[in-house]
This record gives sequence, C-alpha cells and structure tokens, in this order.
Amino acid sequence: MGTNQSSAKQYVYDVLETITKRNPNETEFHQAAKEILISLVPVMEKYPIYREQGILERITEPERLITFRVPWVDDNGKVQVNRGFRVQFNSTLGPYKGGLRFHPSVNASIIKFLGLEQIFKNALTGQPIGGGKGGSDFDPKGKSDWEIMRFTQSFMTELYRYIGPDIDVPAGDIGVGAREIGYLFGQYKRIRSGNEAGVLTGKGLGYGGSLVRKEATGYGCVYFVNEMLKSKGLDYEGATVVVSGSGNVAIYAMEKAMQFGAKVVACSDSGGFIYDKNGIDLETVRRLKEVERKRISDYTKEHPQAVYVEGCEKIWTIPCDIALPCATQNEIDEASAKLLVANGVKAVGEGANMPSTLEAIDVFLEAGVLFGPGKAANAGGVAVSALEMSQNSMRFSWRFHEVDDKLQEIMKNIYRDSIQASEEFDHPGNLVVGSNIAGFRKVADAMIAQGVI
Ligand code: NDP
Ligand code: 2IT
Repeated sequence: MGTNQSSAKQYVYDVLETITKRNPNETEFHQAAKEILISLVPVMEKYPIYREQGILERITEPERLITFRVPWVDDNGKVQVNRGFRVQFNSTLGPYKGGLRFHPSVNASIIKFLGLEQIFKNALTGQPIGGGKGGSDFDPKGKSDWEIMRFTQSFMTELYRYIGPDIDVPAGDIGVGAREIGYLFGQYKRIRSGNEAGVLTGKGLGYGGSLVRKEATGYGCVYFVNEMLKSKGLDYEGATVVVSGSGNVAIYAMEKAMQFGAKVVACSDSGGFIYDKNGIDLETVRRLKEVERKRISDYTKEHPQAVYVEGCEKIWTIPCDIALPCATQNEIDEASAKLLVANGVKAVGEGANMPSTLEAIDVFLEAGVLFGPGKAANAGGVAVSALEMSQNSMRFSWRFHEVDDKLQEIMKNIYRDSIQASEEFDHPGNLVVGSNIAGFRKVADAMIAQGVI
C-alpha cells in the first residue's frame, strides 16, 4: 500500500471516528456516512486538496439542524406534542432541498442520514439544489383528515421561518404525500400573505405542481435499472419483479416495470406482503393504498388467488429476476440478500433510501449482481422536484412527455457519470463507489470555490 493510500485511508477513518463520537447513538447516520466515506478513499488519495480543505469534516457536519415542538389537539380534544426536524445540511449547489418524513421512527439520526444522502443525490441530478431533509415522529396511521390538517398546520407554523423558494424547499417522503403537501402549502401561504409557489414541491397540479412529479421516483428507478440491464444485454421483458412497499415510490415503480413488460408478483406494506403469481393488479393496490388508505392484506379479499404473508421482510424469499426495495431503510439484511442471490436475482434497484444494510450491499457486489444504490436509482423524484421549481420560477408548465423526457435523460446521465467515476477510480461497474464519487466531486469542487464556510 503506497503512503498516500494508507494516509488517505487513515484520514477517512479518523473522520468516521469523529462522526461516531460527535453523534452518539445515531446508528443510521453512522451507516450512511460509512458507506459514503469509504468509497471516497481513492479520491482522497488522488486529490490531496480535498483533505487540505477539510472537505470531509465539513460535508458531514450539517450547516444547521433545527428541532422544534409541534403541539396539536386530537379529535378527542387531547393535547398532543410531537417533535419537528429540519436539517439544512449543505447549500453549496443551491437552496437546501429534500423531503419531509412523518413516521414514528423519525429522530435526529434518521433525518441526518437522509440529509447526508440527499446532498450527493441532488448533486448527481445536475440540478442546482443543495441537501436537506426534515420531518416529525408524528404517526399518520389511523389519524382523521382533520387531525392530519391540524398537525401539518402546526408543523408549518414553526417551519415557515426557515424555508423559502431560494432558501430551503421541502417536499414529500414517507407519510407525506399530496394531501399533506397541500395543507403545508396552504398554511405557508397564509402565514406569508403571498403565493410563493416554489417553496414546496410535490404540489397538486392545480396550484403549481409539476406533471410527472408523482410518478418520478418510481419511474426514475425503473429507468435507472434499465440502464444497468442494458449494460449486460438484458431488459424487463418477461422478467419477474418483486417490489417492496406500496406507497408513492412502489406504485409507480410497479407501473413502469409493467409498462416495460415485466411481471410484478409481489409488494408489501409495514404489516406484510402479497404474492400474486398471476401478476399484481395495480389498480387494486392503488385504490387500497392511495385512496382508501387500507392495508395491503385487503388485496386478497378481491383477488383470492393471491397469498398474504404477515411480516414485510419475508418478501425477499420470493424468487425474482429484479428486486426493487421501495419501502424503508435496512429492509434487506445480509440473510435476505443471500437468499435473493441464491434465488437468481440479476438486478437490485433501490427506490427507497438505504434499504440495504452495508452487509447486504457487500453480498450483492461480491455475487456480481447489478446494484443501483438509492442515491442514484431514486434521484428521479428530487430531480423532477427541481424541474417543478424551474416551472414555478418561469410561471409556466411543461407537458407530461417533456418532463418525462427530461427525467429519462437525467437518469441516463446519473448512470453514465457513476459508471465513469467507477472506472476512473478502479472499481469498474461498482455503482456504489461510482455514485458516491461522482456526487461528492461536484459538491466538493464547488465548496473549494466558495471558501471555508
Ligand atoms: P409512502 O409513505 O408513500 O410509502 C411507504 C411504504 O413503505 C408504505 O407501503 C409503507 O407501509 C412502507 N413502510 C414505511 N415504513 C416502513 C417500515 N418501517 N417497515 C416496513 N414498511 C414500511 O413513502 P414513499 O413511497 O414516498 O417512500 C418510500 C421510500 O422511498 C422511503 O425510503 C423514501 O425515503 C424513499 N424516497 C421517496 C421519494 C419520494 O419522492 N417520495 C424520493 C426518493 C426516495 P404502510 O402503508 O404500512 O405504512
Ligand atoms: O428522498 C428523496 O429524494 C425525496 N424524498 C424527494 C425529495 C424532494 O425534494 O423531492
């Protein structure tokens, strides 16, 4: 090992140790930082300037982390208190940009892992957006529409001070969809006494939303995996696909995979999964989950040939050619990855953020499975969010095919940039290394240009 390489490695591990000490118990944040930083060892070796400029120390420390109280009154007249978060992680490339997650598991670690990923993902899109993320430990499950509205209004009554079309632009994530964005937008507009359309993305089409935003993450993931498949002379036609989740990302990943000729045989929610050997009927899933907000288990009432199995992680026992994890972090562990490989999986595309553990990623890479990491494969959502911001600034709307064409081009560019970086840094075809390096270099070079801030 050359001196440069060993000292580059030492630098990376020293920074990781500081992160672990400075952010105790934040296991998801440590995991995301580890995956990214270890990929960057060859970059630190080749370009010592990043070390001289303290880029890794700076890029892993959020510019600010805001936490706040969110009080609201439930339908029984009881006062409830949740905690709100917004991490404004990195503004080098543009306004902070990233979704809001409403889920009981939300804490500083979850928000910071998502925010760190978002910096690199947003850079990969080539759009002028920095990295941010937010949310609350509020649990939307079982809440009435009025409760959702009161909660989101209270959340925005504090968040509004920190955001704006040129400052920080939130959007959806788990538990935050079109309904929540509508209430958040209404409350922001009311407080600000003016219509600043570009303050949020994922808005309804009637008030500043963009065509294709709803579909963008799922479609983008399928487009990205298509690039991976093409590199090996493969395609979706006739392929068996398993998709975890049945939310925004999962539904549109299923739709596009089916349009490409694949057979999607399973999807899930946090309770369990359904297996339909005839192919999932997407209209039923969409109605159950998007409209009626029911459980995926109800699918079998309408499709008795399908099987429901309790426990969502068991979905990975189903043999498939392509696996698209589109639910949540760490949903594929080492054992599930080994099972997928043993059952002959050819490609894995992460629609969710960090759905594979570090050990699972190693299993896929060592087995030579085509692996599209989340920050590349699921970047289509935030990319179209940036296109929504552009349209809001222009006070103009592009047509469906115009946005979809731009999305396809962006996903192809992310694939190309990531492959090129993987080749330049001696890990040809490794998209984990490639996407981390390609995203990192765009941000790091701009950070150097802007001075130590
Ligand atoms: P939704 O809330 O629309 O759907 C989430 C789905 O995942 C639901 O089916 C939900 O089940 C399931 N799920 C959520 N949490 C868990 C859990 N802890 N264990 C098992 N299943 C769970 O969210 P999205 O589809 O928007 O987000 C899914 C993933 O994609 C997340 O990782 C998100 O960060 C990522 N992502 C989202 C983007 C977007 O544009 N929305 C963009 C890029 C990434 P249930 O119905 O039971 O709650
Ligand atoms: O993880 C993500 O990229 C998102 N939830 C979408 C963020 C956005 O601003 O559209």
